Amino acid sequence: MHCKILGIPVQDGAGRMGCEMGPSALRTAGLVAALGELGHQVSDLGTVVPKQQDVKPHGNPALKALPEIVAWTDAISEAAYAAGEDGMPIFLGGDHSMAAGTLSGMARRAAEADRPLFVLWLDAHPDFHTLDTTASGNLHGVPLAYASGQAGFDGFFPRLHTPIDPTRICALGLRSVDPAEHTALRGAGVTVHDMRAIDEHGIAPLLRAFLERVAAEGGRLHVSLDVDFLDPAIAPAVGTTVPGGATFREAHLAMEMLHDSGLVTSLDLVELNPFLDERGRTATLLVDLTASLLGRRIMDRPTRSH
Ligand code: HAR
Ligand code: MN
Ligand code: MN
Ligand code: MN
Repeated sequence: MHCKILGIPVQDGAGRMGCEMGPSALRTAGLVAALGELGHQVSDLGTVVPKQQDVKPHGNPALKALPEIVAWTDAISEAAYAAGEDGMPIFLGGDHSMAAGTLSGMARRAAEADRPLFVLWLDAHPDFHTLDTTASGNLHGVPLAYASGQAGFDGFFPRLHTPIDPTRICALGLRSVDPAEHTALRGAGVTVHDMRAIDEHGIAPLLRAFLERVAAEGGRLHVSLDVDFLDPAIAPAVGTTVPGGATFREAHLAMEMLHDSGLVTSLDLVELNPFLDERGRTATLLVDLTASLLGRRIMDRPTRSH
């Protein structure tokens, strides 16, 4: 596999500063070496730079940094599209607003190859607000709604080349969903497995069913991993911790199954705030999870399974 690393140091979409240090922390934690040790070719493509835009004022007075995030989204989308030509782009965030660009770029790339793009959204939050429904105004709360073509972004965010079909999105690990997001997720037909579903069924059968769908439809799969998917006890370096997240083994198992599926074509690592970390442990965990997604395993397995 040719892994293409792209740094996206956006932090204006989050409510607090620090995510701009995320790409540096992931590089410092040894991401390039970890993937190289697995036999992959690794290219570090450097850092995305936002492209300033004229953005008209929006009617929601709560919105923060709309022109900045629009500028990031446009630049990220083009960088993702370019990187997605071959190999596997790994996008180092940066707050989750960057997924507005990575998803739109990868969806455009998949459409050109005549393949449907599926999304696995690993997060405590669905980030399914529109510009009209967000109460916090933090734009890391909107990228999944934008990229799946929900109303209300026209004339503000870049026009989507290919909106992602919301029924091809699976959100796993949710435990903080605002009422407007709940209504919108149900209306759009997003598959949601909240933490209770993981508690009741285990993460493996839920993920397996989704991967079987992706495979059956000949899809590509983009994985968006928000640090707060993980339990704060193992991943403290995030501004929006929510108790009751995925355990160390649940997260690794998900990555191992994703690897074995052979379906993943791109990855976001988002919301890492190194200012809140404890001696780099969260950055290190993210590197280890990425290694599991790219083939690191405990023991050989006799057969492919997902
Ligand atoms: N839904 C809340 C809001 O819109 C919290 C969003 C927090 N988002 C993230 N990314 N940390 O998942 O403000
Ligand atoms: Mn453009
Ligand atoms: Mn998120
Ligand atoms: Mn989150």
